[in-house]
Amino acid sequence: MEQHSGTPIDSAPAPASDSRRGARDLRDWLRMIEAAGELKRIDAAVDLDQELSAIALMAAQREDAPALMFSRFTEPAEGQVLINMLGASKRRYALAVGLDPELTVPELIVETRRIMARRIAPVKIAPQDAPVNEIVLTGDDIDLTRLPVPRFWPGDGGRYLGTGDITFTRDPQTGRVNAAVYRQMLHGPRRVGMYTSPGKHGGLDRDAWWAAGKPCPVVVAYGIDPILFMVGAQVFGSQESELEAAGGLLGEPVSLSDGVVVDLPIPANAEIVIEGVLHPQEREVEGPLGEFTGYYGGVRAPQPVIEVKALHMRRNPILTTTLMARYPACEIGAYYAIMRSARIWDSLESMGVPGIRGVYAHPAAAAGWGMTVVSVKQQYPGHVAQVLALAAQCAAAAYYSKWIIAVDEDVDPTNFNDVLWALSTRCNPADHIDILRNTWSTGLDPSQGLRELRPYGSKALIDACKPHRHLKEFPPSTLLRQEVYERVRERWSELGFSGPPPTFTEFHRE
Ligand SMILES: Cc1cc2nc3c(=O)[nH]c(=O)nc-3n(C[C@H](O)[C@H](O)[C@H](O)COP(=O)(O)O)c2cc1C
Ligand SMILES: [Mn+2]
Repeated sequence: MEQHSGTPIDSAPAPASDSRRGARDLRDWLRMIEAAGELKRIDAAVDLDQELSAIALMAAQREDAPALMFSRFTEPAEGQVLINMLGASKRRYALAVGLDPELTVPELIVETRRIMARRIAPVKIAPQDAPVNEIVLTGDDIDLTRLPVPRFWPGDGGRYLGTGDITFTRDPQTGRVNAAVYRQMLHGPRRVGMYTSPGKHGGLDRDAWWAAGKPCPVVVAYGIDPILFMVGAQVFGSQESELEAAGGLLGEPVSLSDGVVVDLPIPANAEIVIEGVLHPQEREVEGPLGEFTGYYGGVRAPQPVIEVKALHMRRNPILTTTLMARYPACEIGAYYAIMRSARIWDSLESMGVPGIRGVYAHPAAAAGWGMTVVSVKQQYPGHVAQVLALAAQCAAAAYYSKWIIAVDEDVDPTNFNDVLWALSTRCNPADHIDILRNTWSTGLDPSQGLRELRPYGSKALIDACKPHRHLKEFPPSTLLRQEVYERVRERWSELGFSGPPPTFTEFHRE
């Protein structure tokens, strides 16, 4: 990849010490990917209204497109914008979580299962040591419209401050802190919308505060280490701690500090953090936003709004933003497919299902939400039906997913040539498809006619395995005799072919 010139990352004044400053932050990670040729700085001034996102969309038509950093705009704005932070790049995902970027996607899924099982509790650092406290403003001194906030698509309802964010709420009953990515439209200097699909933990927490007659405290960070973004976007159990999972992926505790207004953690080395409350009766018209589906998601409708009471930020802060678009230009790309697949695989094993050989939620299927393929070695009658039902409804997979496909162990779920072959040769639709109805979905799904009013989905469970009843009689697939294969392999260049001969691992047996 070409080298890019540009100004060095604007680093915060040296904090007292690195051990006090805490864990790796976004700027450390940017230095790392820049050294790997994975960051492109755009020095020209760009329009935050649709031009920045158009550049991102056009640049990210390739899976190996770099992350893009913008620092000059055609309007006055304080800060920088990072987009396509991870995107469709498995390399940047691997670099973020400390895995080898040369690993294949199936290998990354296996390694991700290992590192996602780790839990490391966050640590508190003193507010004066938190880089995010370089600037702290409260009340009328806050003006979020001075930040470089993009409008992504022509039909968007406004500019979106929150797309690459992490949003913290607390379950008022159990005290559990939730961390999630929710879209946030900017309504004014101290007013930020917060859209949650029904069933998301932030929305459940909010409703619990409101049911007790109290405003719901919220903290949102807008310039964050990619690991915080990843765990915020990933589905964990309703009382699981995303922050502990983030520590596990980082390999060190996430550094937190205290807020000045609400009792919620402040990511100590974030770029921009707001504190505020959602009042029970307050709504402002929000949406739509061009979404991960490739359509405008959500009707223009009144949604809850955060009254911002405090702002913490670094000088010249970096706003992390995400383009929601069709693959491969969607920010919910390779990393999400890998992590979601690992989570579903974990769930199946923790429920005691044997024989799982692989799982893949392809990112082209509406950012991996739409389809789950599970590879299984069939061991007993009904095994595949069990896999399909649980892969459809486990917490990691239940939301949105429409197509749950089981394939045999000889089919690589990440290889859609293989998956389409299995669907077309092992599945008889009249016998091998079941439908689950009234399942968990979202108004963001364009096929939901009434949108937010009735977000009930459905799921097709597709058995594309060799029918268990007829396993013995199932026709053998066409495979080479190994001895002939080896002979041709040795003669490959003599026969006039260049490059290495293809590899086969399965051979005909008499
Ligand atoms: C860029 C991005 C934007 C998202 N926007 C929203 C949103 O506006 N509302 C929502 O409910 N979920 C949104 N999600 C999905 C949630 O982050 C995801 O479902 C997460 O698991 C929710 O966490 P929770 O299970 O703790 O609620 C978004 C995800 C990403 C990556
Ligand atoms: Mn959660």
